[in-house]
Amino acid sequence: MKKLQKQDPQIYSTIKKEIKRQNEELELIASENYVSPAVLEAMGTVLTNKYSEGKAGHRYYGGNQIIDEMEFLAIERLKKIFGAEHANVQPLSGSPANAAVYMAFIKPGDKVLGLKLDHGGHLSHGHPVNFSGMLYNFVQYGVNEKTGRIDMEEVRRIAKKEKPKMIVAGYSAYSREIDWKGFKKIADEVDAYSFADIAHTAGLIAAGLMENPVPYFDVVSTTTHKTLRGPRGAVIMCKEKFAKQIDRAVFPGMQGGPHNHINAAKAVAFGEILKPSFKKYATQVIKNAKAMADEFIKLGYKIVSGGTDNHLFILNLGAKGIGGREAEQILEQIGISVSRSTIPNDPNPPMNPSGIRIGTPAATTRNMKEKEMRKIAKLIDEAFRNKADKKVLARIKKEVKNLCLKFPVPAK
Ligand code: DSN
Repeated sequence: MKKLQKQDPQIYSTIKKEIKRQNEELELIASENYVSPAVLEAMGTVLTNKYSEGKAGHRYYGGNQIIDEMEFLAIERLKKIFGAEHANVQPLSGSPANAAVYMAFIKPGDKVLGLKLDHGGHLSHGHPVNFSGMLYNFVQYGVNEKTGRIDMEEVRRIAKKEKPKMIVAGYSAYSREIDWKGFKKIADEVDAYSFADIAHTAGLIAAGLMENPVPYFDVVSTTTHKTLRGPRGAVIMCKEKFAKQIDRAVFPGMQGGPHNHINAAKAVAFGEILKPSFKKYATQVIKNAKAMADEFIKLGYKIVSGGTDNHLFILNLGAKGIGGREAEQILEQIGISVSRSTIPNDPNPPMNPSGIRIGTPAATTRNMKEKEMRKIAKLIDEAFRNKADKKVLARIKKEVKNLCLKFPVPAK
């Protein structure tokens, strides 16, 4: 970054500080990860200079032959990973991808069935403060109060009563396997479109470790920067019969020119996913989440649904007398990032909910394993128990830093 350092020392210095933070601190935010040096390199290329409105092979600007070659590669790799009939790799991020999906299939005012946000859903699945909740008439299902899991009979009952045009499955804070076939069956019974947002678990699905909705569902979206370990962005996959309406919704419906440097980086990440080493990584992500959840249970903590099948879990801190926001702030003091999270039917508001969400994709990219996960759970517990003791927190912070330095993040 010599040129950047010389030309813009202020921005250079913020980047250097963030590099140091990422190296010395522990990332347990379930939606974050560290990309490989190759993905990072592809992002910082001159492909950013090119306008390419339209699809690969059908552009509204000249000079796109090479960009076409890159985009076709990204599409082919993505289709191969998930067995998709059609793929669009241009969505800029998760919410714009979901906006394009709604635009492609339904009209403003149409009814859609999605999971409640405080039960693990996503803002773009119909929350009133989001475009989805403003434009479309969302009705919502929740998880079962006792099991913390989605109850398919309850989904069926609501679907039959409400007759939505579309059913959305796939969540941001749900730690269990999803019955995609069951959802598709219900969607068929009420003549609704089936839409899966697999942003969180896409990498685990890609590795063949969780069920894949792509063969069943009408349309599937995912971000590319979470368990897929690619650049920030998103993609949409669908049945061939919906290809035209999805492509038109992405452009010109939602977006202008695609971000070609990012799409090249998506292709690089897809290439990595197609290698056997990715399955090994994804297998360890799940093992790590299970080990850490198990350690928290041993330490007397409650976990929503009692455990995890994927890369994340929600710690319910209600009984510990610590709010989600407070927990986030205590952990920041010891160099650990997590995100506060609601628990199902949370009595507290989203700004200070009753839980935190913990995820293992990033720590696993650093090569941490079950032993480190159990140690981290113990350090978190110690920090919570000594939240007012600055000396103890400072000592734990040092331990976290030493652990992180033993497991470096991928670097150029
Ligand atoms: N903000 C993401 C997450 O943290 O889950 C979802 O978009």
